[in-house]
Amino acid sequence: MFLKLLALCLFAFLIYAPIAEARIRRYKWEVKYEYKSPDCYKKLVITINGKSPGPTILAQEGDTVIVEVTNKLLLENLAIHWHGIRQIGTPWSDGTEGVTQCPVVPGDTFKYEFKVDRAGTYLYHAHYGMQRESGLYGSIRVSVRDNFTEPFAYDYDRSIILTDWYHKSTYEQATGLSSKPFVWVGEPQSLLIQGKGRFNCSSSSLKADTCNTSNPECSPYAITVTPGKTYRLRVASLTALSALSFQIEGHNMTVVEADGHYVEPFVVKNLFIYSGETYSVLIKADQDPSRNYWMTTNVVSRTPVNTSEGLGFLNYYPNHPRRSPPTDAPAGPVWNDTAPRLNQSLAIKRVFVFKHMYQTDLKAHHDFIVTPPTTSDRVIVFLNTQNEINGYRRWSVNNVSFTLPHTPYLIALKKKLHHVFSQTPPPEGYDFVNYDIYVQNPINATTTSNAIYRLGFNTTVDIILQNANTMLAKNSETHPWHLHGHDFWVLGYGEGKFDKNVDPKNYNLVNPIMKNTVPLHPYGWTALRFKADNPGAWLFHCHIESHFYMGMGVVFEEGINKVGELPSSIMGCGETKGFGKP
Ligand SMILES: *[C@@H]1O[C@H](CO)[C@@H](O)[C@H](O)[C@H]1NC(C)=O
Ligand SMILES: *[C@@H]1O[C@H](CO)[C@@H](O)[C@H](O)[C@H]1NC(C)=O
Ligand SMILES: *[C@@H]1O[C@H](CO)[C@@H](O)[C@H](O)[C@H]1NC(C)=O
Ligand SMILES: *[C@@H]1O[C@H](CO)[C@@H](O)[C@H](O)[C@H]1NC(C)=O
Ligand SMILES: *[C@@H]1O[C@H](CO)[C@@H](O)[C@H](O)[C@H]1NC(C)=O
Ligand SMILES: *[C@@H]1O[C@H](CO)[C@@H](O)[C@H](O)[C@H]1NC(C)=O
Ligand SMILES: *[C@@H]1O[C@H](CO)[C@@H](O)[C@H](O)[C@H]1NC(C)=O
Ligand SMILES: *[C@@H]1O[C@H](CO)[C@@H](O)[C@H](O)[C@H]1NC(C)=O
Ligand SMILES: *[C@@H]1O[C@H](CO)[C@@H](O)[C@H](O)[C@H]1NC(C)=O
Ligand SMILES: *[C@@H]1O[C@H](CO)[C@@H](O)[C@H](O)[C@H]1NC(C)=O
Ligand SMILES: [Cu+2]
Repeated sequence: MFLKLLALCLFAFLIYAPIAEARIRRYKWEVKYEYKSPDCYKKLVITINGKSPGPTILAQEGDTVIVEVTNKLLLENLAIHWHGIRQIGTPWSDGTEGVTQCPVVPGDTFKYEFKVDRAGTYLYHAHYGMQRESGLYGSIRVSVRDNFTEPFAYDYDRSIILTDWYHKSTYEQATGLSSKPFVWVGEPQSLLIQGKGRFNCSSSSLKADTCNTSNPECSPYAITVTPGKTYRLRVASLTALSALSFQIEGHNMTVVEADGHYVEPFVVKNLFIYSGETYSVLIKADQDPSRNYWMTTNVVSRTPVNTSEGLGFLNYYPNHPRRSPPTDAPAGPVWNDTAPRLNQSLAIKRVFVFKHMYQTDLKAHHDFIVTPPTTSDRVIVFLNTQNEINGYRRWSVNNVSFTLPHTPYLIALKKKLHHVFSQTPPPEGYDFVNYDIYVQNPINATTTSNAIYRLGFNTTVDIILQNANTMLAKNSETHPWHLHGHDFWVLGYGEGKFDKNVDPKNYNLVNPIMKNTVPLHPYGWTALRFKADNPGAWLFHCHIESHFYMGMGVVFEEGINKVGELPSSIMGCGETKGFGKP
């Protein structure tokens, strides 16, 4: 009997052991408001299981991630987006309130289930109103398959997220932004490194029970390193507004990954990073090990008034992780010098990943097919402007400022509820012969709309983002644009007005990087190409929280008839009530 059992066990082992089974990674999250002091100032912060940033999702390529989220925010709806995960076959799990689902109401539990089909560094964050900047965010780290060797080596892996931090609540901010007269959110009070920053409490009249620089919750974040070892640092930005520079005193960084794609390595002293981007950099702990070093992050592209810089420590073991470096923290680069930022954008090229990187497997990996199609089927130019519509301050794309309908697009499209959003197609471009990108768009030149772009399934689409002047004279801002459901090839960047007869000739069709978030530099243009091959409805928007709130986004539909049956859990709002839960 015993032998029989043993034999059975052995047999089972033989069957199952050699197959590297894709696993299911299960998470149960409780989301609620709690008083926290991330930058020493006490305010309500949204936490996941008591933490902000929330737990890091660790998975391996091919795994399925299941997150059951319970909304304990009491008075507020919720939705969580899995940033950089393409949701192939699961467009209803993208977590974009108003586009792919109804919001999760207080008390409800919502189950997100999706496959992490490609190794890399990704993020998750709230996608309901301006909720992200209240602290609902975290990292997703997807490791490579067992038999795959990455094109670089390192000893240890660490993740950090950079954010900016406001003391005013998102309600005050959103109310100001949608008021007449307009009330701007202003610059953030602090920058946070992995949820920790330092506001200067003595610069204000705040009482010590509200702002206390001795609070351990705001002690600088430290990464402990062993001398001589190489670290892969996965750096991400989820700022509400700020473009950032990140650097580590005395240590160069080698950029090796961007948004889940391997980069032709290049060395930087400081890394420019925009909201929604992720990078992996390698650092070698090869400096004097008797001390600690500063990790700093600074605002670039906007005048950094009253924003406390982000400070952390690179802690050389066995020094104490709270021991301050003996030096002054390095100052960041000049905030208004666009040239090095454009330069970094241009330096990012895709590394070729060859078959020999598989130790044993000679089959082609899907990621080898990364060269872009040489031509596109459709070119859409998106002119980005800031405007006033009937006295309300808005951002517009081709004179249309985006608003979300009450019924999420994915459901409306699938159920053919044509009346719930405008069926008038939005403009494909702007009058680029006559339009002057250096002057402000006239007041009332734009309108609001919830119309969307319908793309032919499996067609190749080019998007040209064109920047312009804001409502202020001689002012143009940086906008990090993020696409849901896809990665795109970054074909080029340029200064000034895009020239459709000349600029496409200089596109990089050899080794363009693929990304999901890309900066549009002041008065510049950025050209992207993607394949509309992921059935669903996908948001494409500026990742600056207040800019999207003010209308800076569009929605693409592709292959809606190929979308599988929608789960009833995403319904219940707008005109979908009848389709929802009984
Ligand atoms: C904090 O603010 C006070 C008062 O404005 C100022 O004297 C002090 O230098 C500031 N400290 C730092 C570290 O900036
Ligand atoms: C400030 O924080 C420290 C450390 O937690 C604590 O000992 C001290 O009592 C706090 N001060 C006030 C006024 O709350
Ligand atoms: C960083 O790179 C610069 C430029 O290549 C070089 O001059 C410098 O020595 C490097 N610093 C370290 C610590 O490796
Ligand atoms: C910066 O802070 C100082 C002191 O709190 C304040 O007087 C000033 O108005 C602030 N500037 C801006 C632009 O917010
Ligand atoms: C950058 O800003 C500084 C003030 O902070 C100003 O003196 C300088 O002229 C600006 N440079 C450019 C290129 O605009
Ligand atoms: C631009 O980047 C290259 C590397 O790609 C570097 O050698 C050069 O110094 C950079 N120039 C500026 C102005 O930052
Ligand atoms: C490599 O790993 C993948 C996924 O885990 C698997 O499908 C493939 O068979 C493996 N190849 C070898 C030679 O082990
Ligand atoms: C813009 O439209 C509003 C409402 O129709 C009107 O009151 C206002 O005068 C217009 N402004 C301009 C500059 O045309
Ligand atoms: C947007 O409005 C401006 C100013 O009225 C006009 O010059 C431009 O052609 C318009 N663009 C589109 C796409 O309608
Ligand atoms: C999509 O296009 C590719 C060629 O670019 C083709 O191989 C593939 O079969 C197409 N898929 C569908 C579903 O039409
Ligand atoms: Cu923007």
